[in-house]
Amino acid sequence: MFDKVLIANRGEIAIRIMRACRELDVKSVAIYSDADKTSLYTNYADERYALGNPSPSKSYLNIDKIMDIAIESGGAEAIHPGYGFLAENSELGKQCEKNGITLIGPSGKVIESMGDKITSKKLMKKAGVPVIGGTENGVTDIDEAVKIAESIGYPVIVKASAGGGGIGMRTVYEEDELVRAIESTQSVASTNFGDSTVFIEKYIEKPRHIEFQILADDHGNTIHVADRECSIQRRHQKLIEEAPSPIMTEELREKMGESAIKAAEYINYTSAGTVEFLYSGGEYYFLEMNTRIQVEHPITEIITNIDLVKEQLKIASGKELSYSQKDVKVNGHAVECRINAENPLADFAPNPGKITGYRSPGGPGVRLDSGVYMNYSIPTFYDSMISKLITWGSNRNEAIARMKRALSEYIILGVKTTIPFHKAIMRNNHFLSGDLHTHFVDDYRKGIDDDIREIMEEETERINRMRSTFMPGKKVAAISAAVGSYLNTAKNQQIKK
Ligand code: MV4
Repeated sequence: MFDKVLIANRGEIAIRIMRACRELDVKSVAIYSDADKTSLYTNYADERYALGNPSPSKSYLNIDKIMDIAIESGGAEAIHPGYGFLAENSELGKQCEKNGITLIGPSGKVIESMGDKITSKKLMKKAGVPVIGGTENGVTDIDEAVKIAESIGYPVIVKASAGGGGIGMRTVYEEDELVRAIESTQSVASTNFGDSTVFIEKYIEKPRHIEFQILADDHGNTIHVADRECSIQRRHQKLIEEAPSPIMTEELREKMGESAIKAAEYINYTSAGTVEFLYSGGEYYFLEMNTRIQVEHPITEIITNIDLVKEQLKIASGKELSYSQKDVKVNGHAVECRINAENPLADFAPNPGKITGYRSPGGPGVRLDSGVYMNYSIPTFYDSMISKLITWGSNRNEAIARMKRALSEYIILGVKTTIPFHKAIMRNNHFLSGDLHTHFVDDYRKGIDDDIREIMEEETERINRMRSTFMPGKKVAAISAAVGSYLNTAKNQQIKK
């Protein structure tokens, strides 16, 4: 096992990785920008080194600076990139290789081929994994595109090959819109990714997003660690994930899991990874492969009792997987709510600032992966996720009941958060019935917003009582002050538009 690992990330995921290091008796090195001098994670590490300038490109994306720290001051044998930032950057892999440092993740070649959607789709088709019907290659000729779309049948979707995270994608319902959609997707792709290649496929309306966790070592062992349902999202940011998917059966898991393993084996994948599928009408199709540990990995850990980050460390140090496929058993159900410093009633506008009151939930079946604390100021430079609340239950209903209960215990004052949104979803009948799809939040937005307002009215008195507990010197805010402050930002947001 490694002696020392540098964590090239911040916030809750940095803490998560350091916890795995500590359990394996591996020393951890934190890096932090000027905006993270007071961040919680720096205290979890054995050593910490400053990056200076907080802008992401000058700090957590600055490969040269990070390599320097790993080699010179830190003396780390391996780097864990977490998610986001450099997680799917093949240049970091190349730099690590040059300097004799192990990158905890798959090879640079695999990251590159999965980053290109046309390439990854071709590979998956060859591997025998179901893919969505459409063009094999990039489309350049408009007449040809019209013919192809005709043969696929509308609606179709035009996608950028270099795209991801929902950027560079356009749905086309009739021939008249096709040319414009191709041109605009090409232009968006060129601006965002420096590659204007686009392709066309059949558009699947309101599918579920179901993904499979994969683990693979350097000794030819590849297993799947069950499925996650990630359909509750907004603008390609997941908000709630659960494991297993409410529609999963033993048979379907075996079939989709087999496809996920085939996908990983075909490209000689190593480390932890995720194979994403779209599921609709009893059929499933490969969508993308994520070559990193994901935000939502804890729900898989909770239902399988497998520590995915420790497995990543073991795999990277050349060990064999600790589990074979038959060891992977699904126990109960887990739900994760992403707690973001965002105002759900103001189109999820980021709401950084100081946390002036904090009480975290606990009790049976609750896990909280958090990067914050009382009096912490959430910086403006990075994403707005501050913690992940995960609950376990022996079945879906118990996991949801515990989530409802844990959300009501969770008090964060000073910044607006997505907690009220999650409370609304946890009592939404469509959610409770398990009838989920990727357009869930958009489709039920009005009802959800009304529920958020109602919940906040109901809870204002209790939250204000909490406020007087946290700030005994201060006068208790008037009833409905909390609700008022959320609504005011909502109003300002509307005026800006
Ligand atoms: C699709 C699709 C329907 N049909 N492709 C969105 C992000 C990018 N990774 C691929 N995405 C989609 N591709 C076809 N042929 C619907 C989506 C999609 C989606 C996928 C997963 C999770 C959330 C989503 C939200 C909107 C659209």
